[in-house]
Amino acid sequence: MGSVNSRGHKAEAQVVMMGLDSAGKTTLLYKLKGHQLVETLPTVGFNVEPLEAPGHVSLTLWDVGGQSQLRASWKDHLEGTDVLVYVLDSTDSTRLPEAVAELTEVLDDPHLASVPLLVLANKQEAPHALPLPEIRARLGLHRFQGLCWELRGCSALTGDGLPEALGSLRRLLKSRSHCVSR
Ligand SMILES: Nc1nc2c(ncn2[C@@H]2O[C@H](COP(=O)(O)OP(=O)(O)OP(=O)(O)O)[C@@H](O)[C@H]2O)c(=O)[nH]1
Ligand SMILES: [Mg+2]
Repeated sequence: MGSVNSRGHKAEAQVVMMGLDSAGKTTLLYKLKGHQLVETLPTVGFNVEPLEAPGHVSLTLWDVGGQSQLRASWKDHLEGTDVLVYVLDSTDSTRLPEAVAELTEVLDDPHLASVPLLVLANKQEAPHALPLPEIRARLGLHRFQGLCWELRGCSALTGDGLPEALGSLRRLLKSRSHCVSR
């Protein structure tokens, strides 16, 4: 903590955001940074930004491109991760199984053995968004019972749910020394 990590960044906590293409990771990143909403392009590679979150929490946020051909390189971003944020598109019911399968695969990585997980069900403001209880059921994360994880709804478009998501991040970061290995 607070030292220079393998990525050469000095930061309190490394937060890595992953999820399928178009889930809204880049929109989230810049909304959290307080930027004006801009049209995003699919991320090729990654974006990285520092963020001073409430409660004097210094984060480095990594936003990793989610297109299918880029997912093989997700594992290259996992070393030194303090919290994994997995972003779902709540309006994309069809691709939810694919999103869950990719999450399950990423969670198998040994670098994430005792790393807490925050699942963000994004685009909740959309009229046809799946409600949180349904997403919770379809995630099947009861498999990870006893592990450190939370599910939150949010909208990167309106900003709804983002303060609560940052609260969850802070809580998960605090608890991570007690997280059980998967
Ligand atoms: N309705 C709605 N649309 C959103 C929201 N967040 C992002 N979007 C839209 O979803 C599309 C994809 O957003 P991105 O932020 O580029 O998605 P991404 O997850 O970074 O995608 P990749 O970089 O390809 O992995 C854009 O058209 C965004 O405007 C949201 O909360 N609500
Ligand atoms: Mg992106």
